[in-house]
Amino acid sequence: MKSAGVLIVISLLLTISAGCKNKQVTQQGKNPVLLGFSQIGAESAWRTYNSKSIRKAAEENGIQLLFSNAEQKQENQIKAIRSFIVYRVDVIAFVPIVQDGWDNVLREAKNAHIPVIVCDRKIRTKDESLYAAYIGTDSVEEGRKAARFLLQKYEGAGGTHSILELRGTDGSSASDGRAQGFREELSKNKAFRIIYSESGNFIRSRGREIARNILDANNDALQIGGEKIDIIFSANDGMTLGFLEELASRGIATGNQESGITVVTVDAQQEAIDKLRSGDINCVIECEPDIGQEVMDAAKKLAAGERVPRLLHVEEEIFTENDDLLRIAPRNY
Ligand code: GZL
Repeated sequence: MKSAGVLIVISLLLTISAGCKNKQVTQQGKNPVLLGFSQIGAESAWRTYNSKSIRKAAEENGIQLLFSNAEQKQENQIKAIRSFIVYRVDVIAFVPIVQDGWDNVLREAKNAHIPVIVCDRKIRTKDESLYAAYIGTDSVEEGRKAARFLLQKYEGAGGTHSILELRGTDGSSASDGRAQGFREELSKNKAFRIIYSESGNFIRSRGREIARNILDANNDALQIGGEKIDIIFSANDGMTLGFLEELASRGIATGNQESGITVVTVDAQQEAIDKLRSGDINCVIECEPDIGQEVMDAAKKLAAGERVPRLLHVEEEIFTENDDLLRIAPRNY
């Protein structure tokens, strides 16, 4: 709505102007780097911690942060980036909620000579000059890791294995990448079949709603069209935890041998690790939300006119039922 859009720009400019009044000079007598950051929203515990990491690193690095929450709307991200350009920030960083639709606004940033850092999720563009760096996770590899766990777990097992997939936000590199890597790797064994796939948008309540709809339609049985689900592959812990909550409310167990339902999930928030330890989940693929310091390092270099690596994939692990689960350090979220 126009009025909402105007409100967003005004509120952002008010935030910026407040920041402007407080624009301190650093100890070295220089103006601090002014970073405009457009965040998707707060759709998951992962995202909330990702935002915390950005804010904490900006403070620790003496960077003045203009932080905008897009509330899950790409148009709000585009408005925020335009506001950063108007305000002439030194650097722009953003998490693209989806891969497409960024060329025009990034060209405006380029024409304003403001370098751009793409964070956490990737964009699709033919013009690689529109951004200076990508810092974040390799979602395709995360999907491959999930598939490799299943290929190993079911090696030598007869019959076929039916998979229910919970996708995240369609069109996002995080969800599309995981789905792509998962399918690529899993195709090595034709016994695996994805018989149902639905997007829960990375939201916990949507994961629970999808489970409720399936169970209601199948007399409390986890099956699709009369076919039993053997494996749940979910693009984030939030949806997984919501889905498992609904199963548990109807007395349906997962993870252990007797249940016959294997669960593989991505992120590695503490609650998912706890369920790995309790045997309700079989495999957790780590996705690192704590990229604040890497973003600030790049922002400082770009503001100083230095070059930075165009691609930085952060280190990520995999935790499975076969590991010494006590070795997993406490998670930060
Ligand atoms: C992944 C990130 C995803 C997480 C979700 O890089 O973009 O978004 O996996 C989050 O939990 O909502």
